[in-house]
Amino acid sequence: MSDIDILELKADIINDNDEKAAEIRERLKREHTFFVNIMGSPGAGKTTMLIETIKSLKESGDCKIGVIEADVDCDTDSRAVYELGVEVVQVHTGGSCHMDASMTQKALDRLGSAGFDVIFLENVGNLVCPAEFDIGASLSVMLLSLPEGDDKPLKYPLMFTVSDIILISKCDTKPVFDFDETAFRRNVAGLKNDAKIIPLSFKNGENTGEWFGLITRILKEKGF
Ligand SMILES: Nc1nc2c(ncn2[C@@H]2O[C@H](COP(=O)(O)OP(=O)(O)OP(=O)(O)O)[C@@H](O)[C@H]2O)c(=O)[nH]1
Ligand SMILES: [Mg+2]
Ligand SMILES: [Zn+2]
Repeated sequence: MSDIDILELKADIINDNDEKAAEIRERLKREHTFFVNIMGSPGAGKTTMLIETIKSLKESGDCKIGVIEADVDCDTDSRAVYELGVEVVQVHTGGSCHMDASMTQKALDRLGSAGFDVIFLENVGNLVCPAEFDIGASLSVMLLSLPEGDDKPLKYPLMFTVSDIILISKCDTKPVFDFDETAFRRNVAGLKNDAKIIPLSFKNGENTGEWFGLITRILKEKGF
């Protein structure tokens, strides 16, 4: 069987993607638009976090916000965000379980990125491939909901390696789950990632101020 040709495409796909992602990052930098990639499992609380964050940003100043919602199908998340009065584009990935840079480019073109201070992209709910595909974001934020367990950095290491900020969501459920925050922090540190980790709950508001303060500071530092 040694005469069979094997074409390894994955490295090419990732290299092409990285080039496109770098172009997106450059373009958004020129346009003074800060681009945030939100990742996490299905149901981790990404849309809930996004809605509360947009409300908080709107309260704290005049900031033009755009949103890209990426789902395999349906538009429930984009409708919920649209009600806040921000511009939103819904991407239907047609079965793909992650966004890549060329899909992101198309969504940004549709949104017309010039003029936005910040654009949030809610990635497809998935702990695996969204972490593999750079989409040109300036900041990667991931949510690990407490019920998912403190061992997830061991099982999905790339996601917990590429994230700049990790929100442990649904902390109000702590009494009914065996989640060891110290072990979780140790597991992330073991990946040589010194990401900021914030445990919080959008149900009872616990610690959400720390996240709102952090994202507001980051945006201000970028000049918004
Ligand atoms: N108890 C509790 N529930 C929460 C919290 N945040 C979100 N939820 C609930 O979790 C469920 C999923 O939340 P979503 O915000 O839709 O999660 P998502 O990550 O956007 O989900 P997908 O877009 O489907 O991947 C909803 O029923 C939310 O009300 C929280 O902090 N505590
Ligand atoms: Mg959602
Ligand atoms: Zn995928």
